[in-house]
Amino acid sequence: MREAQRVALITGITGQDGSYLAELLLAKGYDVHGLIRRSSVFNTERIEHLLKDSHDPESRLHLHYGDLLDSSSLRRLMEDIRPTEVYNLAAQTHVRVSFDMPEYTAHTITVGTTSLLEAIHQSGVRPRFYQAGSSEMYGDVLESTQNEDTPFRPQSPYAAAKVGAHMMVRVYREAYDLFAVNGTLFNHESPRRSPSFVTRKITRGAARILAELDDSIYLGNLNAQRDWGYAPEYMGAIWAMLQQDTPEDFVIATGETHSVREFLEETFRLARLDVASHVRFDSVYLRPAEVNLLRGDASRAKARLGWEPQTRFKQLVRLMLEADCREVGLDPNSVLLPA
Ligand code: NAP
Ligand code: F7E
Repeated sequence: MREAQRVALITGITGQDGSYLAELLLAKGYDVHGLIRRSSVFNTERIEHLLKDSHDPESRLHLHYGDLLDSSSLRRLMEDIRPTEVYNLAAQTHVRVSFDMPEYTAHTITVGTTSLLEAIHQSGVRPRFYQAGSSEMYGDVLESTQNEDTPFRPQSPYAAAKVGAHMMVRVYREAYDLFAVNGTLFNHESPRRSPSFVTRKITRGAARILAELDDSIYLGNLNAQRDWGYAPEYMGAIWAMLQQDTPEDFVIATGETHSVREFLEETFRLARLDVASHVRFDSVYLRPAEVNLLRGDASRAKARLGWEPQTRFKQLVRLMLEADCREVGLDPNSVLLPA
């Protein structure tokens, strides 16, 4: 007997994670529906390679205009698509920007997630639901390693809004017996990361200096420490969370922490560049409150999902830098230190 068709709805499909998740679900045979926002420029660059046969009636990737701030579009989509799984990845994701736009950030993240949960509840469709939580929720940490039991002490409007969404997921799970899970993911990066985040800003900046397109990179606080993993691997973990027998929240992380300075120095070492000659400080990148140290403990994910990170810090730096070299027309084998 043929297995019932699995249908996924991804909000935030045009982002870094959404693009990798769409690839993963299509490869598993899902019909994939993505919520996209109307934009004055094309915003589908990261999923362009998946869209090339979108006019083909056999295409399993479908895009729909909507917005987390437009609850009517969410209700309509739920009824039209009747998804078996919903992945809520859409958000105003920039921590620094959340201090400039706190209300918009809270609307998108906390209210938007609530609207999506309510659309699911009212439609009577009972998909499994994933909420994209963040290690930023731990904030001003009291313990050097954070797991599912670590208290949240958010330090930014972004983090506080994510805590609100996290709690709302728990409420809907308990009140309506919905299969809804929170993933608390630590920083995860890739060549598809927006250059407004520090890792990609550094690797892209170094490649552009090598190609003589730029001379300097301007950065803020180099002392903050983060647990950086490789984004495509993290999408495998969130899919696995929705395949469990019972809904449970998970931390996904590498268990290693490194400072921004270490990321910078490793990038420049590989690129044979001198940090002092090309890196400048600009206070515009400082935050009114900073999260100094994050390091995740993903033991529950290892035990229950069989998930473990594969790509380690130095491999991550190299793969991002190599991709950025190719982006500016340089052969990484000629310009970077050999592996
Ligand atoms: P990203 O690259 O910034 O993508 C964000 C996505 O959300 C984009 O598709 C964006 O659409 C969409 N979006 C923003 N506001 C929206 C709205 N009001 N309605 C509908 N869509 C909206 O983020 P990411 O790195 O892929 O992260 C995915 C999710 O994981 C986010 O919720 C983020 O907070 C969370 N997270 C990320 C990390 C990480 O390290 N990457 C770690 C923990 C948690 P446009 O393309 O139109 O802007
Ligand atoms: O900052 C410092 C900055 O913006 C990392 C998002 O995906 O991960 C991300 O949030 C650190 C901070 O990421 C610059 O002060 C120095 O300490 O790359 P970031 P983030 O704030 O950790 C979490 C898990 C999410 O959930 C978020 O959505 O780097 N830093 N100089 C800088 N940061 C930026 N962006 N730009 C700089 O020039």
